[in-house]
Amino acid sequence: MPARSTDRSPAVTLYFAPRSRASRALWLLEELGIAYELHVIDLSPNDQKDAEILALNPMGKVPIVTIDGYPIWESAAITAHLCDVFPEAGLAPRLATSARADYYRWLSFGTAVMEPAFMDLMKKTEVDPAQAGWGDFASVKHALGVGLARGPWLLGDQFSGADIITGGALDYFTMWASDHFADIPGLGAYLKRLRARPALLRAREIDQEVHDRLQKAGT
Ligand SMILES: N[C@@H](CCC(=O)N[C@@H](CS)C(=O)NCC(=O)O)C(=O)O
Repeated sequence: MPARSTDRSPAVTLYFAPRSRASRALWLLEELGIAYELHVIDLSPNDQKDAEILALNPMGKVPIVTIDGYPIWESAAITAHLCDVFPEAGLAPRLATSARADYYRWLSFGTAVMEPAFMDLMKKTEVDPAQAGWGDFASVKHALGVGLARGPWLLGDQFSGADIITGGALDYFTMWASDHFADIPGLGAYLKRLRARPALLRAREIDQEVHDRLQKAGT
């Protein structure tokens, strides 16, 4: 059932699968501190390809967030939009500032550059770095090192939605492939800061609970 809208705040629903990219959207909602509803999708029987879900996201993927019933998909777009709808959380810099430009860059970088470059590395896919929009993993690591040099967050002092997108992917990748990231200066300290955030810890607990529930239902 969709979340109820009140006069003061829009109804937000996250279409969510545990241990997936939807975990970042869950973390975001916890950082925003807003009321939301979770619509759990089990990826193993491919529930994400049901007509009801394809009507929200023609890619049949999670995360999807609906705001008063209107669907948004693609993690970076969800993050950018929600941070603007709920500005009181302070997760996006002011419009038309250089911080906002940096924020857009790191939001794009996480999903459009870092993820595909890491996927190439994992799958041992050979691409011409000059033609692939994401270059190669060595350049990605170099760019991350430059970005993290400011600290404590990607935008400097302001923690933002960009840390959830790019930092969230780094958190996930380094949980099972940390060796590939070991030589990025500042990364260890950055991850430690991210992993100490109460909202991330709450999101992890919810993720685990839903994962366990789905596992139990499947046995
Ligand atoms: N670019 C999308 C990727 C979303 C995505 O690939 N989600 C995966 C889970 S990690 C999914 O739903 N896979 C199921 C499928 O494609 O059938 C985003 O960042 O939101």
